[in-house]
Amino acid sequence: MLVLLAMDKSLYSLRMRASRSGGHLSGAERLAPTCDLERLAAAMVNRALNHSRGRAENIHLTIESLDAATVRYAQLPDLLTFSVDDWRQGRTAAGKLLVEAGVSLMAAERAMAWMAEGCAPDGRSMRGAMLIDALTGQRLEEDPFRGVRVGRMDLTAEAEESLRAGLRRLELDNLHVREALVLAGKVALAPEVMAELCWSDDPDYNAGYVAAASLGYVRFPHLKPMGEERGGRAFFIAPGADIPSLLTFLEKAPVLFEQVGVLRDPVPWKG
Ligand code: WAQ
Ligand code: MG
Repeated sequence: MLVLLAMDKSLYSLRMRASRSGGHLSGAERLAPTCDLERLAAAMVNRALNHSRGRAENIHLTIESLDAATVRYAQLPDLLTFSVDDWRQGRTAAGKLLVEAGVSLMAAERAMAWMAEGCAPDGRSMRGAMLIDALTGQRLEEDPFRGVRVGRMDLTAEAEESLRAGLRRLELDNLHVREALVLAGKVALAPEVMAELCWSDDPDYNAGYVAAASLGYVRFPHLKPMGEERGGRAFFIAPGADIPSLLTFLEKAPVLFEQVGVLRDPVPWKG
């Protein structure tokens, strides 16, 4: 019996998305062995019912088994914080970093304008991310209400422990940072994505980041005004990239982070 249990390498993907008044409220993605499923599912339901933007009306929980042999193991990106005075300075800095990663200034500015106005056509936040041509700034995602949801990524228990210890030292050990690092880490593994820009849709969380394989995960404590509910994500796509294969990777390919990158002390942004 013990031998059989030890050989149970089944792995599941858990996905939660919750909505309220017809709009996206909250979502979460985990990978877990059988023995953790109940606990993680309960935590996801609890989270949907206790969100800062209100109580969920609809909660969708999806649990799917995966072939553990298909899991790719990887290292989380290095993390750096640039201290900025306010969200305006933060956005200027984020634009400069995106240009450094090869995104055109026009594409970067269009992404920020969409995120400020609400990325979905009704002016609300999207459930997923925008795909934006890194050169022309054109929107490439098929469904502009939904966007592209990255899934099937997580970190191992050992990596989580080590990440939390490192983040605690920087006073950054919160769920926003941990989940964003894991998501950005998976996105940065896609060669079609030149860079990512994100700020939260939670009114009480105004930090955001620019991430790229070449830059790591670069945070800004302010990318939007406090109290603002509109947020989002933009993935800047290399011109001519094969979108269907990118979507298969982002949505379906399981990635587990087993190593943590370097976590740096904040430095002031100098124009
Ligand atoms: N795949 C694609 N897009 C997503 C996903 C996903 N799995 N989850 C969320 N989004 C999009 C969606 O449009 C949300 O409206 C938007 O991102 C923001 O999601 O270093 O909390 O979960 O201090 O509100 C970043 C800074 C925090 C953390 C990001 O995002 C830090 C955050 P939220
Ligand atoms: Mg949110």
